Amino acid sequence: MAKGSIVAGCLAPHPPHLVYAENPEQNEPVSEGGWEQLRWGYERLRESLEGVDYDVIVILSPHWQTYVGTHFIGVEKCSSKSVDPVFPNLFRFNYDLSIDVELSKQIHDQAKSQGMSVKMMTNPDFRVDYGTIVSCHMVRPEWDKPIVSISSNRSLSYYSVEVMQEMMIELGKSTAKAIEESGKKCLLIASNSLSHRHFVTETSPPEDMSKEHITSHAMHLWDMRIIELMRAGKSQQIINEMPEFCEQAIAETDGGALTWLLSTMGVPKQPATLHGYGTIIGTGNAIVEWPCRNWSE
Ligand code: 2X7
Ligand code: FE2
Repeated sequence: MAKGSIVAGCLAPHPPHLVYAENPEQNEPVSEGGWEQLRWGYERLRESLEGVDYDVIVILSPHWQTYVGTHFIGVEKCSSKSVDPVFPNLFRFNYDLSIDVELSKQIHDQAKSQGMSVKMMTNPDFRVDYGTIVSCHMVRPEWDKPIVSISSNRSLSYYSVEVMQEMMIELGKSTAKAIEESGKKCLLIASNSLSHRHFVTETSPPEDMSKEHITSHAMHLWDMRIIELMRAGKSQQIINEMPEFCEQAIAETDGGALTWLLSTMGVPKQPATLHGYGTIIGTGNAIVEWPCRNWSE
């Protein structure tokens, strides 16, 4: 069997505003658009992936928070309505998706063999988190690929951001090994915003773009710094600076998704492609692709 591979790694943020602005048939609320810079960024990412052959999407979302170990969805079919707890006015999405339980279990088993605390989630009524749904929808709105859904094990709550990131590096190594052994071609997604300080009131309508901007200059500077490091291929430096970024920019990378992504790709030195950047209720969001399929061994 040929070795499995990663066709691309993506940073794909999940504010529900993006799906709301797209008006897909699965979402109940109706909008007049908004957040176009980011939605055009997703369009560019989709164009870049057009014609790329892959079997499965592997995604880690900070909105599936588990406190004892990393969990993996272990049921083949998930279908229900996902309602954003903070923005039910924007996101009430009917989803119907497939899970690659075989690959989920392979990553689970590999992480377990390395001493990590892991669990297969087998509750058939489990509600998939909106982070996973939004990022998957924006990257692949056809919903024609199975996914592997990985939780964010919040060890930062018991220990520290540093411990959380160390564990995500380990999880990334196990993910990479399991993918290689699976023989499958995988698209990786880290589902998170960058700086994450947001406004506490909503405009009317929510898609009024005359009110949308970053919450502070400090948040802007942090976002630009991290994006430049990505574009320069300085993944190790991103990992090194992650604790300060999480603390000072209240970054949503605290959920471990970006560190896991970089680790799974082997902490690449190759430059990433920025497809778009924009703010959503003041948070910073970048759509970034590491086109691993183009890198030679
Ligand atoms: O989950 C989110 C987020 N990360 C950023 C902005 C707005 C809403 O939801
Ligand atoms: Fe979020």
